[in-house]
Amino acid sequence: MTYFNNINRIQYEGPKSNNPLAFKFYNPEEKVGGKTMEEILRFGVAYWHTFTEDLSDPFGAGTAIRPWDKYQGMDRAKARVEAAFEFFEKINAPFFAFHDVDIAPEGDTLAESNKNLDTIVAMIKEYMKDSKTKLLWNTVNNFSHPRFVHGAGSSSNADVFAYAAAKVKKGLEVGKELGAENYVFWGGREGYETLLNTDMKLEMDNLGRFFHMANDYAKEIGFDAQFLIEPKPKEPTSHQYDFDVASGYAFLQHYGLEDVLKFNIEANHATLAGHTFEHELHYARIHNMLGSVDANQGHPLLGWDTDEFPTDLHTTVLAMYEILKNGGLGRGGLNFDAKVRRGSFTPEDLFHAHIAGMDSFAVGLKVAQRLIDDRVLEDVLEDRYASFKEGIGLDIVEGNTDFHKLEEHALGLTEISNKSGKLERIKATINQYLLTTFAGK
Ligand code: XUL
Ligand code: CO
Repeated sequence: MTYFNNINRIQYEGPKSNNPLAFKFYNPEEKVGGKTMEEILRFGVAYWHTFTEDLSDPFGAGTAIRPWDKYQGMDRAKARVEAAFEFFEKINAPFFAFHDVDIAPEGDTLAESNKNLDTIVAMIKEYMKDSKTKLLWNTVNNFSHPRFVHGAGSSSNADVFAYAAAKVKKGLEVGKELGAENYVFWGGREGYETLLNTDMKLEMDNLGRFFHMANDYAKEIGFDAQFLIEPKPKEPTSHQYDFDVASGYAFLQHYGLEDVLKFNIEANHATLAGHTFEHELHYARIHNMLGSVDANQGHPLLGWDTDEFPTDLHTTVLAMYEILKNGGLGRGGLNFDAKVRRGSFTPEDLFHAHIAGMDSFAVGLKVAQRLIDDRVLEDVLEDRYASFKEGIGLDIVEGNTDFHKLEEHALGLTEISNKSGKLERIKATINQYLLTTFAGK
């Protein structure tokens, strides 16, 4: 059975194409800085937003027209797999990602849920044999079911902790079976609502234990995926334990997990934390902790996780700049943890949305590579921090000074002259690169 009958495989047609079902900027085979766009960008399709999401919101029912949703239960789960692999092929996606409950319905018991999973995982494995699309990461949903009302690995209820562990155990087995490159932990309910009833120390200690046990089990079964933690400051809990990269890194270091997990950084989670996307990428990069990316964007006027497809080019340029400076994403990728708007309910909108996201990151990649080739930001930094290359500045960075010598230096200064930060000039230069990279193409 096929589901996207009037849509052919999306091809690159270039910036002048009028065909809405074509890539204008994402040209998978084109080399940028020695590697193909496909190799660098490593795009992933999120199963939950693309095949499971019905586009309901707190004020209204789902609007999504999804031909595969005419079935129920396991039949629907199987139809979704068929639709997914047709979509992957037509959008030319190298990767996909899922939660356990996205691919198979939960049963009445854990054993029944696992049985449903086994059936669908076997089917996915068969489809993967004839497909180039690989599993970027899998995860388990330890936040939607009412049992996780007080958390999973940080629950106040030890039975729930055990149940959550059993689900992750199965998730690791599934990841191994399907050859996942990464395994993601997003702790939807790993946080708290109020300190009035919360033992924060016990909850955080338990979460630390949870990750160690997950790592032990992955080693035991020989599942060598990169482990990723996905920070988010709030929503659904008021205070998430992994607020942002900085607090997540402190958590990992405190519990001796900094060599076990890296970060899966999501743009909209960054902005919810009061950071820019590039801040989070940069923070992870300079600590060698950048693992993978959930590529989306928030709405500038709304204060929650709107998970929009990324279309803001200034942001994709700065994100790709960080990723290139990181030497790429390694085993990670750019997973579109993004959903079409409630008003974009046709199956065709799923293609338009992914084309928009893929083209936006392709633009970001090409512009960022040019910025790096021309040392635009490198020269800015070199000039701005030049005082640390000689004299007292060099002594500071080489550890050859102390407060006595610094005071002596300060007393000898007759005037201090600062240089301009030139922010407007830098922003204008980035605009110039954005506008000229595709000029005449
Ligand atoms: C939620 C979120 C999740 C994770 C996977 O905000 O980003 O979809 O990416 O659980
Ligand atoms: Co995410």
